[in-house]
Amino acid sequence: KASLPLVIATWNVPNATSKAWETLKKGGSALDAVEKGCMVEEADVNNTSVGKGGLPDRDGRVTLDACIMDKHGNCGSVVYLENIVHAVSVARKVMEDTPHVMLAGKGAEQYAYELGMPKDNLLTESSKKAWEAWKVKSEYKPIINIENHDTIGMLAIDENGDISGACTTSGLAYKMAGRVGDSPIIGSGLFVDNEIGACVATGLGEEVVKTVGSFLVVELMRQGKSPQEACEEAINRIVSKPNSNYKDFQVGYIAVNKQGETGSYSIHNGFSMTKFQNGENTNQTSNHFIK
Ligand code: SD4
Repeated sequence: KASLPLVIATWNVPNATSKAWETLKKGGSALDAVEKGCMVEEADVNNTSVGKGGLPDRDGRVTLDACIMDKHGNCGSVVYLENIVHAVSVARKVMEDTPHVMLAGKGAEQYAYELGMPKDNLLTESSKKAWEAWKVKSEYKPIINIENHDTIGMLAIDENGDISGACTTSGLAYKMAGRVGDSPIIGSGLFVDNEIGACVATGLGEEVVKTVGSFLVVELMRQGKSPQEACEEAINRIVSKPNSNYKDFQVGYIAVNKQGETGSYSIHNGFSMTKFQNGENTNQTSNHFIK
């Protein structure tokens, strides 16, 4: 049996997994751990696809998507949230303190102010400059593995074996105004089933939504697949569609099962998973479909 607790996250985010680990070690729950971990990336202005410093949509607006899910199967999410850094914390409050699962746009922002969260300008000078440079040609094309694929998704299992997960993103850079990705959609960007395991996605959200990717991975684990096999099968569903142009986009999944086994897989080279276990923080390159 794998050693618990355990934290995994999409991409190379050692500061976020450290924070989550520290939270668990102080007696925090898996839910506290994934929230605190994701908050690290939201506050980091150098991460241009999450929270403050995130790249804007084509009109120059930074809009955030996030969700969170606990061991009871409760979930909360925010979509198209502006002017608030910690989207994941708003999502948690939606889950815990409202009768709803999702809040969007102005309503989500209003709720964050009611919670006492400060209004902040999420568009940093450098993201604004990048957007202005993009505007010259205004060519929209998802770019594989660059900053616009740095959504953080995090899964944690505490010492009792209870699982929670969260993810948070500013979505694809220079997206159409109003575009929402997979990250706030329960079952697509994230799914947690405390009996079986959990999965979180990154990459081109449209492709994840079309295959309800994270739910699929958890259900495949329920049917007996390992987390690695389940992530591979979910990527296969995407690339084996007739006319799939998977050569032009990235999707990656990470997953954990109830026993603490983990897996990760992506379409293209370049994806990785950060794992904190046994007091050690490691970044592991993921296997990928295109060899
Ligand atoms: C989205 N899945 O909005 C997110 C973007 C992403 O790493 O994962 N970036 O489609």
